[in-house]
Amino acid sequence: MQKRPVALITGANGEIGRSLIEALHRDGRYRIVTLDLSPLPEKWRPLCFETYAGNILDRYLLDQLAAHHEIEAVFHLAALLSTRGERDPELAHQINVEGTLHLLRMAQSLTLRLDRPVKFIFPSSIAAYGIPTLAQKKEFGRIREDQGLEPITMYGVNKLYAEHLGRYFMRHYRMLSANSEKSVRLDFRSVRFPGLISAETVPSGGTSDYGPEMLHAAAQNKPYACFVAPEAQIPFMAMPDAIKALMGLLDAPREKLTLPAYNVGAFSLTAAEFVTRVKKAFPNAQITFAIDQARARIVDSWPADVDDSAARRDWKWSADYGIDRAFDEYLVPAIRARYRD
Ligand code: AKB
Repeated sequence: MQKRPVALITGANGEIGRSLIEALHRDGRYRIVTLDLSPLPEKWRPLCFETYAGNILDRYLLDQLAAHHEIEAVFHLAALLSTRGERDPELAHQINVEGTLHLLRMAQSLTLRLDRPVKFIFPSSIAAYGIPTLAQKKEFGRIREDQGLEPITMYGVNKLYAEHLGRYFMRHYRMLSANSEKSVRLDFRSVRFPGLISAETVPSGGTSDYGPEMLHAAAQNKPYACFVAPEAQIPFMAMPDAIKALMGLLDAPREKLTLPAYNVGAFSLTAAEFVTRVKKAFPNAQITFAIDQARARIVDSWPADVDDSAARRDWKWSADYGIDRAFDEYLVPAIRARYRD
């Protein structure tokens, strides 16, 4: 029997990573190899072929990974998010840009070795956008991929640049070398995620975290002070849809893809509307507002919603979880069950 190809997941221990391991395992097409700074917890290890604890900045380790595994798909999830990134911008640049460059280089050398394009799936973010004023944010409404691209965080700058790096590796890498037009290059695909909400994990280091944080706090009967204004609005997405987007992008026929990075939307709501949803499920929730001006400004610079018509057209994207279903069928029951015991 032929060996199944390998999919590498970096940042596998993060909130997207753990759900992606489960989805890829169910899918069954790939043997899963993971890389994360911290060892993968016991629960997920049996789902993986091999797990590595290490740093994406360690080029020797990446060379070892490439030498030992015929990696055909890379899900490069490792990143330092927007709030942590502002506390240490140089570290964010190292991880988000240099780390991504190392992974792209590894995927390109595997592409040459296998003589077919390795798929490189990259989660970008609404942080790639930067809208100067609330009036312009209102005017943009559902933003298109080519609008408002002046990110104000190091993380956003890094994500936008990494999208360009991926496009460069796919289309133009080493364009001056002999036979460049004939050389096979990696296959870069990316989605710009809204704020993600998982029932399993409380995110850390991000700025869209106020949504999931207030929900998880309410379920544990803990008070929560929201750091953005009640009217602050960004798009959010439930984790199963984030995984659906990554799998959909993996499977999309290459010739249908017209953008290096696609918006994917699910629902959009203000912090006040988020509180209303949380209080409907947990009537005793104690949620107040204590605005952190700097973090609130980051959220204000992100779009109120995204136009995902390109993804719908090119690879038939559509979210399964609109706002009602996300809260009533996924988040609230799963979070309740999680903290019940
Ligand atoms: C963050 O808040 O930094 C992330 C994101 C929106 O990409 N959740």
